[in-house]
Amino acid sequence: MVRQLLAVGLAVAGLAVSACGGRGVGPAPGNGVDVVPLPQIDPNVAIFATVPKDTVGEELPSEGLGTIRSVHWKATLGGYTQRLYSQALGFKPHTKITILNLSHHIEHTLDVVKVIKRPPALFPRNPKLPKNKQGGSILQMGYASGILKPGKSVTVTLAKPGIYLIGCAFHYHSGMKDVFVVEPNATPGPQATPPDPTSSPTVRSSYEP
Ligand SMILES: [Cu+2]
Repeated sequence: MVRQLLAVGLAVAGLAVSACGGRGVGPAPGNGVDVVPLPQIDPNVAIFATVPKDTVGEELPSEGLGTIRSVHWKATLGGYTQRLYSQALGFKPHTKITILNLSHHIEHTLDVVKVIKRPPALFPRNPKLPKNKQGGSILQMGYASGILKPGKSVTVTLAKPGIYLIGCAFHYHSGMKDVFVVEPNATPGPQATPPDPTSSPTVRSSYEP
């Protein structure tokens, strides 16, 4: 199937349209500019946007973000990104971040599941993850973003350096669990590869240099 790709540059005036084969063919991440897919308005059109720095995009791994088996964290991560596909997240302390729901019709949350000191990222089997907002405006143990409707966002400030395990209250068991590193030199982890649309929405092929 040939998909049309509509590249939307929020930071760049104008639109560029190109015909080609899928979600992976967007503006390349890099140069300090992160690129994430936006909610689809048409199943044949994938939209990419240059979003401001300090944004976390979230959607179901099976919607397009994929999952990555992280050797470093000894865990399968998915559903959250700072670029194009699922990856571990990294920000400096005191950053005010925006959590953006990339889905076109599914609600998500970002909840802190646990705080750890070092790998491995051992995700609890059945954590209690609140759907409603709680924990104020600082990302810490007990924080829950509240329900984010498709395309909607919420901001939260990072405070204490640390390693936070996060998850979606609706889709923790569908692979929306991730590692969030808050420290002075934290950077996003390697990205997953795009999911294969013909395979079942479990663990996708991934890479980690
Ligand atoms: Cu979710």
